Amino acid sequence: MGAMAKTPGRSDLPAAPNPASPQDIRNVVLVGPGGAGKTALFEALVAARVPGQRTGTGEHVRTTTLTAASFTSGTVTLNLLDTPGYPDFVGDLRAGLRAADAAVFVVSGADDIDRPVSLLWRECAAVGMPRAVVVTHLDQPRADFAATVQMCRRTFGDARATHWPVLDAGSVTGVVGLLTGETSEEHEEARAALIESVIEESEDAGLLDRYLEGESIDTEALLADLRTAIAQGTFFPILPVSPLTGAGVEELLGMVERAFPDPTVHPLPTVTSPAGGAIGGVACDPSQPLVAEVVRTTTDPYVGRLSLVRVFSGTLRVDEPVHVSGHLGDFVGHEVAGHPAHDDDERVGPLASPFVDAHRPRGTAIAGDLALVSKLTRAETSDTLSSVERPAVVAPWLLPEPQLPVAIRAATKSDDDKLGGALQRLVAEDVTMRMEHSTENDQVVLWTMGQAHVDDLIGQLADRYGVTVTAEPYRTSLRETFVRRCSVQGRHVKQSGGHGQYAVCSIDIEPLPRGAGFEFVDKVVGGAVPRQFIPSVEKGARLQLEKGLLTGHPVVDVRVTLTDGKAHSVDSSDVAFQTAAALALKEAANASTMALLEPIDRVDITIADEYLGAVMSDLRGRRGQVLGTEPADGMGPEGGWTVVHAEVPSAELSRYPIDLRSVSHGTGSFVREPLRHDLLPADKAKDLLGS
Ligand SMILES: Nc1nc2c(ncn2[C@@H]2O[C@H](COP(=O)(O)OP(=O)(O)OP(=O)(O)O)[C@@H](O)[C@H]2O)c(=O)[nH]1
Ligand SMILES: [Mg+2]
Repeated sequence: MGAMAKTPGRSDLPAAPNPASPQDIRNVVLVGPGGAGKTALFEALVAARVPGQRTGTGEHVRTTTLTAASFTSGTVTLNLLDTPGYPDFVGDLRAGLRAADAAVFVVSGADDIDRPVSLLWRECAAVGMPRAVVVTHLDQPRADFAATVQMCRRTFGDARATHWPVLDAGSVTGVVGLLTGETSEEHEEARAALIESVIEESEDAGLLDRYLEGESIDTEALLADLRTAIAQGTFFPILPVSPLTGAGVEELLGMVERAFPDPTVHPLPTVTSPAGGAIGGVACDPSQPLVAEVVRTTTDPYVGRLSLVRVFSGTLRVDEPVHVSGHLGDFVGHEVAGHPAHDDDERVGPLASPFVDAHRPRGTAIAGDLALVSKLTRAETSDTLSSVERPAVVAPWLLPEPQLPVAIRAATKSDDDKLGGALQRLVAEDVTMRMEHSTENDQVVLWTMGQAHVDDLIGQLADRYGVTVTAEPYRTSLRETFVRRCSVQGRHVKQSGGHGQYAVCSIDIEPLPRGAGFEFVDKVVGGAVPRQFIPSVEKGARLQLEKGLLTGHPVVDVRVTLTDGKAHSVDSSDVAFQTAAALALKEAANASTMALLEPIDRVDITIADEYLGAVMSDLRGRRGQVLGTEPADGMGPEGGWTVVHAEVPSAELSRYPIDLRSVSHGTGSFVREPLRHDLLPADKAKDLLGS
């Protein structure tokens, strides 16, 4: 969050805006790389419209969460969203994109439009977001607006400056509108280029010919075409803005008010009934049935759970019952730890209009608007709120998969007591964090987006819940297996006094191919082991294999054959034979007969071509096997991206999100999938056993 004052319940704010129709709403999200100036711009835009609102201190405080402010700008209600630029927090960026109908893409005029910037641009393109580009930092000595415009065109597509900065003594003192302002000779080239782009975008097909023939084109007609092209997302205006001097702020707000699309233009997400069937009447219309989606969840120590929702259809009313449903697993394709499917009817608590940390009460929120809902106990991020009579499910946006595991341990017994509850709250708030309790390794594992996310989560555990934890290396799930055939005997014979125990079994143990699991074969002849105790031997063997023999990891890929045994008419029992089988296996286990298996993952890595060599050699260092490479498609007009398919031991991936980011200069991403277990090289065993 930025430096804007935290002022819950402050009384100097104007009342919550209350738009009468969806056409009066603009939902705008600020997107861009870290440090570009999104938060500074957010504060400058708010300060320009909210009397008495001051901007922050000018320090760069990395934004980690989605922040919203709702205020009146001209005749519209502007719901402005600030997002994090740092990749670990892409979850909140995607939530912001979901809540908005258009984006302002912020880049620094003093930096290159590099690959990581184009990845962020792709985040917007992937969801079809109309965009304007704002160029900041133009007061810096190495800034160059014209060069930035060229770079934008190369990377973003049809982007043109609509305004030009006026610089005086290194400060941005104003901006000139290329279509509307008093341009001079230095603007001629940019102005002509803009007009050409707009004409090309125009619905009036004859306009280009008339323009090329020298006819002067009416500015109003051009502006109308420009607005249409922006709203359609086919043309991207570039504006210089200085959050420091305020130059360009009015021009940007004017564009948002007049040229940015309202929520009725924005395509609705897929909405179905909870059973997946079609559902009619869903529209950006306040009179239709309610469909809304939770885009962010926080817990306030005083008011409980607070859900920021985007209303897609109908009207949300204070105190009304709503249906809350979450079916994340259905959409992700597997159960999502900590987010089981749920359907509940709940009552909407107080409604509010967001303003950073201050909330202003309101009675309703219509289709197209954003609102804060208090006290929904089951609602989580990406859940759907709908009318109780007509439950609906909105297909969630693409949630990023957390790839960095970190094992945490409570510092003291009292920390341990509080840890479970605190983690449960964090999981409910943060869909990019997953929790896993590994009994096999006795570890609580958090799956996260990166080191900054880990630091943020550990900080929250301490600051919000008073729980101190330390991070420890994450351990993968190893397996044991037999590599050599052997024959052993298990004897469980106790016949001193009272009821004795008697069971003897001879078994052969053989390795099986990878992935074969466990097989049990009975080859007893002549009733040496009575029929009823054969299953006891199998059960005893199975239980012991699950517990492991050398390291506490389960044994797999083994055939156990019962060949012979002895029983006693009184002292033999089910339990005695189970014990004998376990003893036989323990007898068989030693370093010469057994080996460890480690999990291997299939990994698909997408990177910018220039880092392909570096990524490949890094993979070799991780005992990875590259299966092939292919050009990545759908990565934007520039091209130049490759997908590498590889198989890599899981243990070598435990810090991969961090390392890949560094070897690929922020361009790499990957997905992984467990494949199989394979022999662990002896020299690695010591590291992985964590002892
Ligand atoms: N000189 C100069 N500094 C600027 C300008 N715009 C923003 N800044 C400063 O740049 C720094 C980073 O700005 P922020 O607004 O915090 O950056 P951000 O895009 O929100 O960054 P993240 O939250 O990390 O994604 C702050 O110190 C701002 O005051 C500008 O036009 N000129
Ligand atoms: Mg910020």
